[in-house]
Amino acid sequence: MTTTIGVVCGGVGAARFLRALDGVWPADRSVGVVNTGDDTVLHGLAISPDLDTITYTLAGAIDPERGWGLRDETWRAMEALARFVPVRPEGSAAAPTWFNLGDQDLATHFYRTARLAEGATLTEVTAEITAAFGLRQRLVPMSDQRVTTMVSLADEHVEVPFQEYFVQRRHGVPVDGIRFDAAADAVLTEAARAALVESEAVVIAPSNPLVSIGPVRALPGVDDLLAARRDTVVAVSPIVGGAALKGPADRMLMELGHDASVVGVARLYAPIAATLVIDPVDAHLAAAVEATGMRVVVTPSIMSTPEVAHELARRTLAAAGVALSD
Ligand code: FO1
Repeated sequence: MTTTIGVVCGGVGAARFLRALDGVWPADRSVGVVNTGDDTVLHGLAISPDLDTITYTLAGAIDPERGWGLRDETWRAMEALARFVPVRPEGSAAAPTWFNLGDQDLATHFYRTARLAEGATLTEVTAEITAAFGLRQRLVPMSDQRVTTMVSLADEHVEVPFQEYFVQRRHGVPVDGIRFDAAADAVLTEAARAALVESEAVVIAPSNPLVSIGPVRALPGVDDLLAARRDTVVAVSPIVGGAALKGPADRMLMELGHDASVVGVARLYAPIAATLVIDPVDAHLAAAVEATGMRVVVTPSIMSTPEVAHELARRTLAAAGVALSD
């Protein structure tokens, strides 16, 4: 029997959950299957925000306030880039200063871009980057092919790549659609497939169900293979008391016709996961969650202290039937 845990991951919430898992489960026996729908190319550089957020968090190198990028970062390259903005011709996308790339963070993108240009797969490059940061956990991209989350903006009547919604517009504008460009033709990486099929349990991390977990589910066959082992799939709700732990998940759920509550999350996950972990503030909604066909585990899920995070990870694995020593 294999004894790995597969974790379907977005960015910050997933990173914190994986960090918590570290105290409960051997690091070298968890595999994070990471969303790459947020990935973008800027300055010709291949940028994978969710992979990097998780890598930096697990390495203890994340900027704790921002939740993305490296701690003790400097911004000299970005400052120098601003020099070119006034001379940029109309219509040119050169010198995009709206997406902040720190000086040290740039090294990660330089390395990833150079290795991809040499013909390495994103899976291979990710293994190299995580090794360089000393990680013992395995992180694998959901796909080696490019899949781009596209967001339809209700007021502007345009569809933009995810980062132009999330960072450029500070996720402050209403959305009326999402689409995962090229997902239908992309394939789940072999390592991701193994993590989702062969692991003892699969955890859906507390990430945005629509734009972080959604791209993974949009890959052909993923929902089917999770549904086939539904009893050992546990999701952690990223919505607590009707609000997102971080980012625009609550507004997005509402704008796209879902309930911004644990019940809305349960309706999305019921076909692929048997259990939903919810916070005590939502305990009064347990019966409504169960009405979707999911079991409920109630435990504090805002990872504000290491102790709460540890207990959340422990209860989540226990809900999937994983035998733990403590
Ligand atoms: N988020 C921001 O809000 N502003 C930024 O300028 C920004 C830059 C950035 C650079 C590298 C990286 O790995 C992540 C970055 N993020 C930034 C975070 C990122 O856009 C989001 O956290 C995720 O895509 C959503 O999960």
